[in-house]
Amino acid sequence: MNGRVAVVLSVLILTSAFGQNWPDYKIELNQVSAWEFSGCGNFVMTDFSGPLSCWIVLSQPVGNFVASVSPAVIGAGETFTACVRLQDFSCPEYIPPGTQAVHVANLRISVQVSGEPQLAGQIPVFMDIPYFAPTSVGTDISVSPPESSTGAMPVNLMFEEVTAAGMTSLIMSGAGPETPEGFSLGEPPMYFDISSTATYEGSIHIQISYSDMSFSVPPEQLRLFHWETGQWVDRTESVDTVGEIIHGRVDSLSPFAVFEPAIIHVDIDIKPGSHPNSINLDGHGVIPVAILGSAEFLVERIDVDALRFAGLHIRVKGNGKPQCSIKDVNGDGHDDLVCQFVDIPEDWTGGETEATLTGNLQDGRAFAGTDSIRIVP
Ligand SMILES: [Ca+2]
Ligand SMILES: [Ca+2]
Repeated sequence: MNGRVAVVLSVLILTSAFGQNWPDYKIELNQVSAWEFSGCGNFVMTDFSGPLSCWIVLSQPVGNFVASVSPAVIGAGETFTACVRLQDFSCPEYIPPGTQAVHVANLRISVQVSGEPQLAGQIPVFMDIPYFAPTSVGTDISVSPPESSTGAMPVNLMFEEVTAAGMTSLIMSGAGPETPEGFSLGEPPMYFDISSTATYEGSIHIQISYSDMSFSVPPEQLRLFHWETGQWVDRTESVDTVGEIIHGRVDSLSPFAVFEPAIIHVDIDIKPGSHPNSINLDGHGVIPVAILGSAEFLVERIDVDALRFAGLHIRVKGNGKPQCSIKDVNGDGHDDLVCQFVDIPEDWTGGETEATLTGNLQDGRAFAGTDSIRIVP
């Protein structure tokens, strides 16, 4: 099924003055935002030269059209470009997914040379328009707008109250505003641009499925951000890790994205105070690793239970507490956390020349640090 609906518009363009028609030319309009489409076509001027100007005439308005032509002055045999932009497009009625072509309007572009406009020929304009979800008046109105190119429905909206009916649409794209500091997108990167012509009051409960994206943190750490007045705002309410759906609440619509907290890079010192860091993986004893604190990274905030050193767990003392201590091992005035990891060769995931410690802070943000090692027999 073609995921897009082609809308054929008629363009009448001045050709008799140029002694030709352009039956094979067309202007194809592509979607640039939820309610805006634009496109250009190139046309050859065979036997005429002079200043060019351009205007458009709508016989059946469906939005606001803007047309332009360049260059301003053309010589015979040269190419000029005519462009059309359609803004605030409003679909006259719901177009069901799978519809191939709908003629919704007649659009005439006149190109004038040397102040002698004459009409001749007709050039079709093709326009891709998104799927729409009709959004009716009432309370607790649930809408799942089909994605504009595939018809997939990974988003559900629950409007608290719709006071005037309209259409709600969704564009998914890998491009969007820069990610908020300390967060990153999943794989593949995905932005959800949602808009509606319906008039609504109250809040909107939004649910986005993240099952087609992968993240490097546990799903309960995912956050739903909304782009509001030029910045990302965290609007997360909850994460359904079974249904793989993130919930949020907003009172306006614009781009959304699911972000994961970026991994913080920390310095570690395997076998603090000694170098090289010789490790003997013989299943006996422990390997001390220091996580070096700084003014920005306070080791008191580490979730000690989640720490892993190359797959190894912290040794648990007789009193059930992890064998860790806070001290300044490198003398820089910042507390460091030193933990003893049990040497179990079957658990080891480190490399031949380096090993990585992973963990997270008590607020859920993940961190990691790597140091060199030398495996000795
Ligand atoms: Ca060391
Ligand atoms: Ca220190």
